Amino acid sequence: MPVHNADIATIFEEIADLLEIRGDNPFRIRAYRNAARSVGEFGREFKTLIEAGAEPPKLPGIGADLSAKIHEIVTTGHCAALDKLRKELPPGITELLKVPGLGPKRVQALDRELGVATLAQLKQAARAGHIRELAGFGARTEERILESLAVHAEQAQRVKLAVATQYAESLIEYLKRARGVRLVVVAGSYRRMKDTVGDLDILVTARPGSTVMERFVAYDEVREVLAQGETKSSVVLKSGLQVDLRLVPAESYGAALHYFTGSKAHNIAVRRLAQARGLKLNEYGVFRGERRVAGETEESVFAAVGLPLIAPELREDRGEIEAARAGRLPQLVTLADLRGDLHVHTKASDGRNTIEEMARAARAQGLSYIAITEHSRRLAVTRGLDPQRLARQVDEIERLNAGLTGITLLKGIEVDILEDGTLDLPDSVLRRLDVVIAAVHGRFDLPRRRQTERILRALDNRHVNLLAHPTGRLIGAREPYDVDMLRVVRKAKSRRICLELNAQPERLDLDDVMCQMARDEGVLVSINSDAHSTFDFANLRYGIGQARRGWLGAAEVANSRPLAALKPLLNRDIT
Ligand code: DGT
Ligand code: CA
Ligand code: CA
Repeated sequence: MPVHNADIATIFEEIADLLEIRGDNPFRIRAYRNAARSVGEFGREFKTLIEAGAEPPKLPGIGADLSAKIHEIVTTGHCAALDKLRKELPPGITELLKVPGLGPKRVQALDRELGVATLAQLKQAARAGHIRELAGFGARTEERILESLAVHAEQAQRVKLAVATQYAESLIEYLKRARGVRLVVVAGSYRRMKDTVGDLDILVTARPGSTVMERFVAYDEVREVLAQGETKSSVVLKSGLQVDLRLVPAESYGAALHYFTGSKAHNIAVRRLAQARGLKLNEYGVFRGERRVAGETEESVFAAVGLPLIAPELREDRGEIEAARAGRLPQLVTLADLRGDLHVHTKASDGRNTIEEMARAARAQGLSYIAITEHSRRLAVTRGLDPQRLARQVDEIERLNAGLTGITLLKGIEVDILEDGTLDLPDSVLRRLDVVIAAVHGRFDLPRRRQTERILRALDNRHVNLLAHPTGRLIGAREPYDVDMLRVVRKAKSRRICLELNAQPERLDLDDVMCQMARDEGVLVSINSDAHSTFDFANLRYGIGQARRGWLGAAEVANSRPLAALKPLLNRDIT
């Protein structure tokens, strides 16, 4: 069975969860969590490396024991250590950890005191009022559990785009090798670059007699075949991701691609335009009476209703149809537009590579500048820099710049915004840097007014250039903090500060709607990798996807400018 890095990471996470519920050694738990992150973010598949007989790379935090486990997982699909732990604890208990407010201690208590070990049992116990009776829980906790169960049910099963990409790309490669296949494309929310996807919708065109359907259901990552037909099949992969495959005739390809790309709201609006012209639009084509007038390409479908092609990322019925009619569609930013990256970590704080390694990797991605922006001292767990260490790094950057060609290093910092809105390093230090990123890393729980005031105050600092991951969300794990984003955006505008679109797949923060807000208010966005290793520059593609969903063109993206054009923007001392 093929194993992706995401699968290895899932196994390590589950081991960490189970160890935590069992009350194991915290260092051991942390080792598994770090390993999960290392593997999950690693840019090449371990499977491929190991199968090719290559020496697997040495990742920090992955010693001999974890290395052996990776090898075991890749070659057998199993991890004996996990199987053993699972036998010791009730099945499904790790699901309980995902409920906000339930840590390992509480999960343990629920299991021991109430025999609650599944989400269904949790819900039942909460409804019956049993949870409030447990020591350390209370009525308020019980209420919160019920609330989060409702939210959880809604979000359950959505997969982050970067994870879905791993599954989609290998499946597509596999399908392309089927006899008679012509085109294979993933439609749906995946094509619209939504931050998470519910399932994959794949369209295929093929010559008559193609074996693609048989090949699809025989894919060795398939856990369950939900339906198998001549033109449509659905499966669930072992990872839990559902995949729908449709075989469409070539003359309907464009209409089907448009239909299954969605979104539903966009489709409905386009169909209305067709109806107004006396046309019928469905997944088979555009028809006048019985006669097909379009459908082979997406362009032909749009043209039939009087529109230019609308980029998939815009198809959310958020004004794209009106803009298309008026000839005012934005020219969306592309990956090739990015000239630099303003948020990069190295070994000096919690990154994995040296400055020079990061510089070379960025250059290989076609970037011509990066800002080295470590955490500041407050963030001790990341070995954040104090003024002395920062000064030494600045010297090192100057030395490296003298020797590097094709890429320029900017001196920066990701400075913590303290609870009162002051910054973790003094102005005398910040003023020596090219790029100052201000970032919230704690006290996510402040009430709206105080959170907003805190951030506005930080943006009043004359050295700040950029606000990192402005809403603090972690997809599926942490809601944005409660903050008045319109006021933040307007402050950024008045202070000529850029807002970050952090491209880490679990952040994508700013999100699409917030990008649109920044654009409307005239604030520049910087699409940054927040790279912690040389592989993370690859995540910029997800940042671009989100930016495109937020209607951004190159002109609205700060780091699409060459360094010479960016410099005046960064030099805020003149204001
Ligand atoms: P997801 O999978 O939840 O991330 O979101 P989508 O957008 O991929 O939705 P999905 O997989 O349910 O359906 C794929 C596309 O098919 C959807 O974006 C639009 C189209 N579609 C599905 N159901 C309907 C419908 O009832 N009416 C119309 N007009 N289009 C539909
Ligand atoms: Ca879908
Ligand atoms: Ca679907």
